[in-house]
Amino acid sequence: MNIEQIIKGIKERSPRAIARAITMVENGDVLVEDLLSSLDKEAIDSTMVFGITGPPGAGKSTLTGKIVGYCRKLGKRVGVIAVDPSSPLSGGAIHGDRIRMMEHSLDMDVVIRSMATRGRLGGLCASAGAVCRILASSGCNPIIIETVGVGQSEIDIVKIADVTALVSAPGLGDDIQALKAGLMEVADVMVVNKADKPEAQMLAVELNEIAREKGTEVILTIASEGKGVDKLYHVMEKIYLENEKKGIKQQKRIEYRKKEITDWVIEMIRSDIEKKIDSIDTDLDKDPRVVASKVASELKDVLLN
Ligand SMILES: Nc1nc2c(ncn2[C@@H]2O[C@H](COP(=O)(O)OP(=O)(O)O)[C@@H](O)[C@H]2O)c(=O)[nH]1
Ligand SMILES: [Mg+2]
Repeated sequence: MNIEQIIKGIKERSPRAIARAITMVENGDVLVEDLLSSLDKEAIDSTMVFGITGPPGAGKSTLTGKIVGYCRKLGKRVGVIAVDPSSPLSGGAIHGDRIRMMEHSLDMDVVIRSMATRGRLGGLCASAGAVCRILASSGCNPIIIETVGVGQSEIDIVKIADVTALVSAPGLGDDIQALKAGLMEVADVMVVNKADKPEAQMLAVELNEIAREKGTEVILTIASEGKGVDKLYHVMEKIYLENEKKGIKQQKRIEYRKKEITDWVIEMIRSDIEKKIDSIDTDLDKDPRVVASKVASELKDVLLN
């Protein structure tokens, strides 16, 4: 398949073309720039991107699967990007390859892709943005991004979403503290999953206090039974539409785009930086931080002149 065929194939919703395009993005293929330049801007602008984040075990994958099911009932074509190496949705994401949700694996209008973190979140952010735009151009709306959100470093990837649901559940222990520390700030809506467990009520009360201060909502779900999923979907859609009307969505996207550009630039000059460091090996006895300052100031001199 050449670039023209892939571009045409994406518009025609060909799974093979979509897969090829995403692989090109992930492999850092230079030719992908032609492809990315000719994606459907209107579709990209009007596609809702929903983030589902929270600690491992909260039920994000189960919930994502049910939201997909609900979207299909509404006749919507859905994209899923699972940035969760441990996700059962991704079958472990061992190959970082196209993943399957058993129920939806034969459905042509559910496009699922898992992305391995590969320990490099910066690069991941950049690739995820491109993948998102490819899926939008193939007619997916909404796109759901599932991410494990436990640390500060994962928060960046969450910002790709227009609307983020923070999923928690009773019995996750200290992870809730981590949530409070980091992810609350990016949550547009809070979900207490596993509402079939009695302890869920306590958690909901606790989160409600925080939510009230922030002006957000707490939604109870039983993902395993599909309960509360329709409500969650409609709340996220409502927030999307409100943010769009207020220009908040557009602003968020501009911010993310700048971040993507920054990440790509760093990615693209990484090997030059490595070469530079190789060329100053006489200084390696010094503290790395000290050497880094020297390298950075030399690079800045080159860049700014
Ligand atoms: N009791 C109960 N278990 C659930 C619910 N939702 C998911 N689970 C279970 O919780 C475990 C973790 O779910 P998973 O979706 O993989 O969580 P993730 O790590 O956040 O993606 C699985 O064993 C699910 O079957 C729920 O609403 N109630
Ligand atoms: Mg998961």
